[in-house]
Amino acid sequence: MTQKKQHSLLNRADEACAILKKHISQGNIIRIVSHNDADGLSAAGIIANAINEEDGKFHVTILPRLKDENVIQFRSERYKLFVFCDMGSVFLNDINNFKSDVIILDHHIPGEGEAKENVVHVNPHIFGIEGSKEISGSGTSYLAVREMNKKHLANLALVGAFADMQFHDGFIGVNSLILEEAKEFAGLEVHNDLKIASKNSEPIYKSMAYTLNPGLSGLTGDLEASIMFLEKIGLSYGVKFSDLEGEEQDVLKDELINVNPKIFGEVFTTPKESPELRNLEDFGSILDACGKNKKFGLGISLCLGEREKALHAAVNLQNKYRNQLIKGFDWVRREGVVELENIQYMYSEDKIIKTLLGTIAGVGLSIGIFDSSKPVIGMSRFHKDIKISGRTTRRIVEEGVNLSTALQDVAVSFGGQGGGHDIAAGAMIPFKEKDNFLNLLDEVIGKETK
Ligand SMILES: [Mn+2]
Repeated sequence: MTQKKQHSLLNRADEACAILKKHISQGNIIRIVSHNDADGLSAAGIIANAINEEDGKFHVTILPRLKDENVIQFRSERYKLFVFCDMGSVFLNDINNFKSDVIILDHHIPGEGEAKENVVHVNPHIFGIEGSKEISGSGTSYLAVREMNKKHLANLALVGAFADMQFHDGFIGVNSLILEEAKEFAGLEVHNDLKIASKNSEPIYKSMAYTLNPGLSGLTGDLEASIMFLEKIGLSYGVKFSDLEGEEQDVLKDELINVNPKIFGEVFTTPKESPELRNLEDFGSILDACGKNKKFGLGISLCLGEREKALHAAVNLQNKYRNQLIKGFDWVRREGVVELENIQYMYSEDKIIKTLLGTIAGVGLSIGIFDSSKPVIGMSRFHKDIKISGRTTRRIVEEGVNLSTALQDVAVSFGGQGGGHDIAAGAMIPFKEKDNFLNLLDEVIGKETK
């Protein structure tokens, strides 16, 4: 059954591949539209790479999310092929009205409706494959190019899978197929080691404090605590993990396993890559920093293989973002959250903190800053609207909570909109509905767990 589903998805992706090839060979400039997160950037990067390698031309636009007005705008543009990556499925009915060809490469839950003849709709959910766990937007995009002799791009597809948090003690479903191809065609190596961030490029205390997944209680987001931890076990905190003696590495390994056993496990590296990008999760976090700083071109350049100046600029953005995140964790540890019966929420109007709420919510749940029995809702004001970032845990999802549908339904009933994944979702609502939204969401989540 699983095989059959995968087979159907791969067939649909091959249809997309044929259309893409046709337009490249016709010399058409291909319009790529993708999402501004690491998965979206690597998805766009995969398509851009494939087109580039075939001497084709493309034009990329990266969006925080696809809105009605964007779709209307694109429809009026005179491109012969649009490729929507990591987005587009919910707009299928509007996209059906495009006069051009369209490829949708998405892994979010699609709306109703069938694709018209000019549209190839590639989405795992259509074939009964769980798009929040088994394949990312970049994975879906990879499937659409792999039959053009592009299996060496498989590592980028896993960068997106990691960034979308699809790795849990291993990859499953289509991701595991992509993993095998990455090992065979993209020089990817897998071995057991400490899964701390940037361990080939940053001093250990920073590596520890910057490690978000798996989180390290008492260390993640806290530079001082990380320094104290290392001093206590007699290790100098200022050197890189990769420069420690073997014995010292073992000491740290044992100590960190005591904090969180998941910190030791499979790491995925491309040894020939620059140290900062060698680890696929680090690559994702650098793309994430590009996205958050709206340096989309930089993110795409990295995916296209530019290094040196581009990499230097991207690492600077990552450092800036990490410093902000450390401040964000300081803020939430100081201020805490507001507890309702079935959810907890935090609210900020600070222009930096409000960009970090989704990450703080997710990581904070995993390292015990928040009560892990309730979803965390981050709220921030943008003019007349409130942006909502919701995060929950696997366990709460298993109890019946689906943040994507909950946020969407509640937002819609107050004139907003929302969506995402069961474990991580977002919404936008009018500011004046803040309290009504929270009360109804609290009720909806309460019902889902009963
Ligand atoms: Mn995605």
